[in-house]
Amino acid sequence: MVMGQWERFLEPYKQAVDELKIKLKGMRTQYEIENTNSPIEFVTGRVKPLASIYDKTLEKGIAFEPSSILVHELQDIAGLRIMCQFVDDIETVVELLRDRHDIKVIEERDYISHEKPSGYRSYHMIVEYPVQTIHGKIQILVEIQIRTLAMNFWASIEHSLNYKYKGLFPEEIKNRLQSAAEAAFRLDEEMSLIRDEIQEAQKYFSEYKESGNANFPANSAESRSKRS
Ligand code: 0O2
Ligand code: 0O2
Repeated sequence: MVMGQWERFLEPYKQAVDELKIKLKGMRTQYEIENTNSPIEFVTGRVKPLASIYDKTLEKGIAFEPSSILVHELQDIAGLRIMCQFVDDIETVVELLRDRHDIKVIEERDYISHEKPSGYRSYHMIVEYPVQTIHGKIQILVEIQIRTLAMNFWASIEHSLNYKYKGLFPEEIKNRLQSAAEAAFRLDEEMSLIRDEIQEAQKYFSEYKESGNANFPANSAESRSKRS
């Protein structure tokens, strides 16, 4: 009975995540078709598991039941994550999202210019997204996290360690994580410096894959001899 109630409550969140995942992946496909480097590397999404919703209600001291208080307090029940290759891509993605007519931006949090004390970096947007149900339209809050691959690597690792240590890291681990966050930051900076070179190579590589190889210039005898 209680489970059914949660199932009904979470269904539109699932719908929002599924629909947005398709739409955001579609943006990447459009760049591919236009043979332009995509600011979106890949997209993931999830509905917050019930166990995590439960933990959050305990943390926030609110009742563990579907309610408007819960909707207001937990704005990441529906979560999308957009991964980018370069830091500059994040701003491009943020602008693409601000310009969309199917979502309404409610809030933005810039943990890139203002990283968290943990070392966490990411750009967060809370958006409102309409889901059409059999009983009419409802507005669903969705959290979209936009980050580079390096930021994502750090956050995934820190998240697992956080789970293990319940936020109380031994000093040694805390220091290591802080210096890993700095290393991830430097990696992003280094990659940005050779961005043009990387993107040219990636464009060339995808043309090569599409060509079916046979007559692609890179496979000609002339270019083979140049490379050897
Ligand atoms: P594709 O063709 O690779 O885009 P779903 O089963 O649909 O609910 P989904 O999207 O399959 O969920 O899984 P999830 O966990 O939300 O997202 C994982 C997606 O991210 C997968 O793509 C992975 O291939 C992609 N991914 C993970 N790490 C990387 C990475 O480092 N680089 C790139 N380019 N992609 C990565 P899909 O959606 O399965 O299909
Ligand atoms: P999960 O397991 O990813 O869902 P609050 O919701 O009150 O805890 P706030 O300030 O409202 O926090 O939201 P915030 O901090 O803008 O964003 C919360 C989400 O950002 C987290 O969700 C994480 O996904 C991510 N995040 C924020 N800080 C960190 C951090 O230091 N390390 C890592 N790895 N992720 C972070 P949840 O619900 O905490 O967790």
